[in-house]
Amino acid sequence: MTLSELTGLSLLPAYRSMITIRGFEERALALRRAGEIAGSIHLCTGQEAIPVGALAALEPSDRVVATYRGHGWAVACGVPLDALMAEVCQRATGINGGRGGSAHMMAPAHGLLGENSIVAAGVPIAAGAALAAQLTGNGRVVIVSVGDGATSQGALHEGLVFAAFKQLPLIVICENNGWSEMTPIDAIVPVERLAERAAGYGIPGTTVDGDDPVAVQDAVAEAAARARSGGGPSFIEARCHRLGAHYNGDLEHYRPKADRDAAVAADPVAALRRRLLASGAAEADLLTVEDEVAAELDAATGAAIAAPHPDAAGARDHVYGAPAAAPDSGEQAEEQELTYVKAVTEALRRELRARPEVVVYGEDVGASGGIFGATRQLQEEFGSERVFDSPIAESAILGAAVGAALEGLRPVVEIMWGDFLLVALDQLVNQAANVRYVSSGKHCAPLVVRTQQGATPGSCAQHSQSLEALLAHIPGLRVGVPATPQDAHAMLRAAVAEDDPVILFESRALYPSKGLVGLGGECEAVGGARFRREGGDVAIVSWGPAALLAEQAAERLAGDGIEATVLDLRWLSPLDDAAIAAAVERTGRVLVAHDANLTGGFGAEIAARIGETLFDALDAPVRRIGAPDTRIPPAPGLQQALLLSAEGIGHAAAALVRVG
Ligand SMILES: Cc1ncc(C[n+]2csc(CCOP(=O)(O)OP(=O)(O)O)c2C)c(N)n1
Repeated sequence: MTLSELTGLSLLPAYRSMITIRGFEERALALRRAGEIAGSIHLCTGQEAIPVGALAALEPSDRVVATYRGHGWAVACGVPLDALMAEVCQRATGINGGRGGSAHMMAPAHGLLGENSIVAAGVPIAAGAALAAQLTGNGRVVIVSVGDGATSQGALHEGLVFAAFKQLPLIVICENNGWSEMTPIDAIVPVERLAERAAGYGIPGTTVDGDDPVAVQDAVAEAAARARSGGGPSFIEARCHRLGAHYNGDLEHYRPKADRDAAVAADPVAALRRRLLASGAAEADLLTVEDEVAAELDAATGAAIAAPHPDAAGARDHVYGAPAAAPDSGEQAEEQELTYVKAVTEALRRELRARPEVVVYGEDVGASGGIFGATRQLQEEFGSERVFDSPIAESAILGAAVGAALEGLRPVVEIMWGDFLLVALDQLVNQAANVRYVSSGKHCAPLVVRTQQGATPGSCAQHSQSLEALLAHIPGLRVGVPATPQDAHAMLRAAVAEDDPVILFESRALYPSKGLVGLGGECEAVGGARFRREGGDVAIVSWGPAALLAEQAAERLAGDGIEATVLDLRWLSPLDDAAIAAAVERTGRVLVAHDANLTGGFGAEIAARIGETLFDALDAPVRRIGAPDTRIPPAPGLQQALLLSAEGIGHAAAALVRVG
């Protein structure tokens, strides 16, 4: 039965939910003013009918993705008020132990996959959760709430493109309160109804009265029925009013009085109360409900104020999970000579075979097998549900991986060139990396991003960068840079086993290189450097293609009587500090060699760590060699003048041996 089929007193539960949200927000504002909450809070007063109406149309097992203005969704999802208020107050007893706060909380056990403090970022994530629903057949529908301003964001566009292409069970509900922070939406968007934009994605779009929970419920019920029957995503524009300011500190100096008056006149809570009375509810019954709700909220508020603040001793916990146990594939172990790129394919094949939760997608990854052939024939073997082409939409590729991972899949996605990560970094840095920490270790985002990087003759400045340091800088992400076919295979398998997000920077230049690869048998876990060569005069610390150049340089140095250690770090996160220390202690002289340009490169991190902790073991200052701080030109001659070479590494290492 839908809400709209109910009458009179049956709307009472909706009223109860709406006044719970209203009372929650009023108390949150008072707590903020009283200094019990640090920072900003964004309240949803005036918009209560939307979560209440929407959730009345959904099943308890369905999923919600909200924004920073998401308290109402959390209340409507049934997140216990105590835990919710304590989270808003950043207390230890909060649903996320004070790590999510008002704007970035998550409560998947109650159906709330998460709020999001990045405008529109929830849309690709919700699409990923819907992808998991579609693939596992769990029957869930995912609803994602966004504001009107979010309709200008690329993430929303990409999420809708992705959802429409896969016909995912997704509902995007746009809470159009007329304001994008301090700017009226009509001043920005030249369409009369935001829902008109849905046509561009080939999905149904509808505009409803967001002040009326019944209208919202009916629209969501229709969209949910369509989604559950395989009809794909829908876009609902729920027109509403922002009763308060954008956030607690907003003076609303920009807001015309008439607009504020209109919001007061449209107040959905007052409107529902009048409607209830008009349809026969007794004033006394409403007062009883109001008193009960006030008592519950007062209790939650009192408990939040009395709750302890999180123990500062735990502030560093839950950035990463425990290392995943090395899995044994159960297959006969064998060695084969493979190219680097084929070693990647074989790792994917084995993981797809071993784990039904693995999905592999990216641009051109499915039917054609990828522009470098890394996924060739995997779609034939595993089907187009598990191995598929994605739209050219990196935010959607990565965001959907986050959402799918939250819902139990292990996505392994390809970003065609490392440079293209830059258009979608939000989904790795602000989203994937936060899941474990924000949820105090209760949830994780086990996803793998494969990409390839580096300069090759003819590759332009937008297809040549070595960007590993950018991502190794981010707590919560794991970063690997394989240099050999064996590592390309084993590190990818380790990455898939890992419960934290992993980015693997493969090397395009090395894709054709061949080597023996151990297939089957026990796999290694993420982490661990490898000594490629041992010598006592100087240590060259390196990773990726540069590690192979370092090895060549060391061979030449041996001809000159200089014995070099070559340490291939393989993983920049986790960093094998013990192996670095062993290299320093063995030689007292360290050269760090990397393909990336020097400033802010990961070599700076290694030099700093050695300087801080191993200074006494040094016979000379740590030196670095990499590309100069320039852009990379396609002209081979110009490239050669800039890129690392075995000869250059050899000269630098020999010079270091002569120091002191
Ligand atoms: C990507 C991004 N850009 C800008 C912001 C700053 N910001 C926070 S809320 C907001 C307004 C968004 O308006 P709308 O989508 O209409 O949602 P509402 O705040 O009205 O709920 C902005 C610009 C942000 N958080 N994320």
